[in-house]
Amino acid sequence: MRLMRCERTSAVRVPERWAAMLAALVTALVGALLAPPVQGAAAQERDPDRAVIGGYAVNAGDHPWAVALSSRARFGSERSGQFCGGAVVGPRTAVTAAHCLTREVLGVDVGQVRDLRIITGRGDLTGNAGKEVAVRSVKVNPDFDARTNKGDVAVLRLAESLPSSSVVPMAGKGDPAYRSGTPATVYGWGDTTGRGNYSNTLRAARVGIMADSSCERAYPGTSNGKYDAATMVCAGLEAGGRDACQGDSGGPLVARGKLVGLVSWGVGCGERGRPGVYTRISAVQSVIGTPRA
Ligand code: 4AZ
Repeated sequence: MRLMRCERTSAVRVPERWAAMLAALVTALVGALLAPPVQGAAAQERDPDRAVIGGYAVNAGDHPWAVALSSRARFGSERSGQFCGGAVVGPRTAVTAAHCLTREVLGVDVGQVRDLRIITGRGDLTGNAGKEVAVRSVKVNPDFDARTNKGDVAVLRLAESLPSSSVVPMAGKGDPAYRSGTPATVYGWGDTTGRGNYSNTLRAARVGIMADSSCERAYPGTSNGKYDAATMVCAGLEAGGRDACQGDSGGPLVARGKLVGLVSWGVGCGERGRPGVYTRISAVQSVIGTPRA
């Protein structure tokens, strides 16, 4: 998280992003010239550059609870002001990562951001499909610890109600969705390469919930951050290649149709032995409360 933090600011450095996009384009063109044509999911799985990391495009209308967190005033209008992800957990309630709302990310205190919105149903951020809903109030978890990253959740009260079809249920404590080996999907508009290539369209990557023992081995806290099984859940693939990345923070990790995590931190993106770490939803349910209309 601390490592990524220094990178995360690149989400707002536009010239750098264009440079990275250009580099990716050149890489893709050269790759296309040199490599024989490969098709389908198998090719996509071998090539993390083509995909969130290792992902695939999804229809935002099918996942209306996967929302973009936006402020054009802070991040520009090019990609609808997107800077983080979020999940709709009640008609008037969305959740995101607390670290998305820090001064470090926003450049100002969250209370100074007058145009904070969530965007639902807009797969392509350069378009205007779906719906933008203003955030009426923000509750950053008072127990969020930016040093350890424990309790990385904030609750957004929306100015308008969304239909119940836009709400994803949360997995409570003891839910089988948290069991290691459970297939899970992470959604976002973040970096698809680890080199600052932010996606204009919503993507998803299929990962697996990992055993706490594996997460602890990956992040023992000696140098790169410490995994805390009580408040975090980690997910990925043994071989790496599929993961959340910068710009996906706050977005949903869904297993068995329920929200189990929010993109929180990790070292790098999609690296073998470096799974993504998520806020464990069951651990922050008292902060979120029982969302209602
Ligand atoms: C980030 O910078 C970030 N690979 C979020 C998640 C991951 C890496 C970076 C997980 O917001």
